[in-house]
Amino acid sequence: MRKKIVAGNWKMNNDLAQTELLLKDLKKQIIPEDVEVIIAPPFTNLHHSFVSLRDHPIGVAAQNMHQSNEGAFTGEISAAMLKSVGVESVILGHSERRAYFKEDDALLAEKVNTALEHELDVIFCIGEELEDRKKDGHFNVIKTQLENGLFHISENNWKQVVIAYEPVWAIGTGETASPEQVQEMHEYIRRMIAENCGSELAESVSVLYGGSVKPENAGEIFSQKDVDGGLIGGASLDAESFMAIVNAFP
Ligand code: G2H
Repeated sequence: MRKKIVAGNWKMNNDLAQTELLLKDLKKQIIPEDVEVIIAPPFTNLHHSFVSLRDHPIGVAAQNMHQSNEGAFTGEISAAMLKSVGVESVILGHSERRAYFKEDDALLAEKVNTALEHELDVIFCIGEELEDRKKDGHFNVIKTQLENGLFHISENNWKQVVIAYEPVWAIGTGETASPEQVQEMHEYIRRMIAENCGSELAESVSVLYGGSVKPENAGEIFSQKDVDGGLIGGASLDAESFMAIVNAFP
C-alpha cells in the first residue's frame, strides 16, 4: 500500500499573521488517518508552523534548500537549519526553481543527496513545458529529469522520496492535465522507476500530481490508479479548499 499524500506548497505567500490565521483554520479540521498532510510555508514561517502544529498530524516541509552543508552562501538556508526548526521534508526541483533560479538536474542531484544525508524526506518535482508536449517530447523530458536528478540514490534512500509530477503548462494557469494525461504520465514514471530500480520499489513510491488542483477536480485525479495524492499551490492557501482536496480520495 502506497502512502497517500497531500502537500500544500504556499510558495511566496503568507506573512506571519496570515500564517497564524491559516494554521488556526487548519487545526480545526479533522485529518483522515490514511492521508499524510504536509504544508510548505516560506522559510520565515517554518518554525512557527512546526511549533503550532506540534500536537497535530500536519507535517512541515520547506520549499527549497542549499546543497552545501554550511558556508559563505549569502541568503541561503541549509538542510541542518531546516532540521533544527522541526522541518521533516523539502520540496526540490519545483519548476519555478528550475525556471527562475536556473536549477538544473545536476544541482538538484546534489540537493537530493544533501537532503537525504540530513534525513530530510524529499518531494522531487518533475514536469515538462508546453513546447515539449506539443512536439511529443514530454516522456523524454521526464525520463531525463529522473535519470539525472534522482535515479542515482541508493535503494535504501527511496523510502525518503516522493515524486511530484507537475506539467509546467498546468501550474497556476487554471489549466489542468486531464485525468488520462495524468495517469499516462504517472504510469510512465512508475515504469521508469521499475526499469531502473526494480518493480517492487516502483510499486512503493508515492507519485503526486501538481498543477491547478482544486476541490472540483481533485477527486477525479486522485482516483487514477497511479496517482497517490497532490502537490497543491493556490488552493492550499485556503483551509477549506485544501481540506476538500485532502478528503477527495475515492
Ligand atoms: C504547482 C502547484 C503547486 P498550483 O506549482 O506546486 O501550484 O496548484 O497553484 O498550480
